[in-house]
Amino acid sequence: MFHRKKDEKFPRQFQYNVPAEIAYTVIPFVIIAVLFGYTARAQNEITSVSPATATNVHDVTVNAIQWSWQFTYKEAGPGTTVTGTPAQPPTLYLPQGEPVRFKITASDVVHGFWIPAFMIQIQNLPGVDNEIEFTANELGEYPGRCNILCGRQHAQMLFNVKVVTPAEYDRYIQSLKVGATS
Ligand SMILES: [Cu+2]
Repeated sequence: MFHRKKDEKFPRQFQYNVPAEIAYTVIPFVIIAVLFGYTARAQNEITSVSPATATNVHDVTVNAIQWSWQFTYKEAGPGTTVTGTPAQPPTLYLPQGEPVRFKITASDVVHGFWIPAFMIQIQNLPGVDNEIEFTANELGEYPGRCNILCGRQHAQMLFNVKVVTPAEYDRYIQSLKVGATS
């Protein structure tokens, strides 16, 4: 096959086609704006927490340490922090159907608070107070994990989540108060 030059005329030129350029600038912009809008809306919903004055919400602090978890239930008062170990993972109690606002902290390095069954995950950052709020709606026990590689025993940084009835939750809070260490 040979390609021979047939004449000196340029082929049809598409440069500076203003309507086409406007279209392929505006259409992707509109697509991205719409996707951004949906993302922002979903994200706001996921990250919103009740105002500090809200009284219908439970407060729990989840502090990560190498290599376990500390759960502090505000309602139980001082000296009631539950501290796990790699050999004895702690249990996080949640009241069914009632919102819980979590303060997420770390004592040493970055960890990740992760409850796969709830699709909840948020990083525990040293020196930063992260916040998340959610309501557990189904009774049961669920595994929790650290999902940021945080050192030698990262794989043992486990915890249990126990969703109980509000009455059982109150009993658990009372039992923490009774066992308060200070
Ligand atoms: Cu960790």
